Amino acid sequence: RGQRGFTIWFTGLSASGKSTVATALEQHLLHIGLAAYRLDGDNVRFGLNKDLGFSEKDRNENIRRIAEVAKLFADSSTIALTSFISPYRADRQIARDLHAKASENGDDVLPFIEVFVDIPLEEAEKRDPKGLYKKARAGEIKDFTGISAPYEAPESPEITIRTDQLSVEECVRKIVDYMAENGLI
Ligand code: GGZ
Repeated sequence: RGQRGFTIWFTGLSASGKSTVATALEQHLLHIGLAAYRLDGDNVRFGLNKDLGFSEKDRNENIRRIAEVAKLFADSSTIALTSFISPYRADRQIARDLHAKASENGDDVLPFIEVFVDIPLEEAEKRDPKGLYKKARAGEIKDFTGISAPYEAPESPEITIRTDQLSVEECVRKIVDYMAENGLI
């Protein structure tokens, strides 16, 4: 049988390393001959979702649309990699349910793998590559995740990676090992 599609859903604070790990993972998957496609703020928030901001309602809609798009990629036998904060547990559950429902008509299930990019807030704030935490602390950005808006950590993610303790390569390895152990690749 050919390649199976599925979704790797990264969640974590701003500056946690989601995009860095997703990019390295995408490179690895392409290198071993698998079709992979990364959805992130750069190609989604400036296009499909450019009408959305960072209120709770807009984030709900941001994640809903991303989940639908990831599902379409997975359904086309591509490995969809999403890297968005996705701070609300309920939104991530909706994304997961959407993939499970793909099986209702008797098609293959579309596996959904939640990867919690877990670093302490202090660490993310120390990194602050774009100076956003500093601005949020100064009140120049409102509703900033971790400072003035919530981040609901996953309760049972398939994978947890500590980007402050492991190298990018080690994080990629951990995810690839999970995929292999679960017969996904
Ligand atoms: C959080 C914000 C905000 C607010 C702008 N809160 O580190 P970055 O810059 O590159 O990643 C963050 C990105 C978050 O967008 P997402 O689509 O991933 O968020 S969500 O899943 O919650 O919808 C950050 C920047 O956008 N950014 N304002 N208020 N992050």
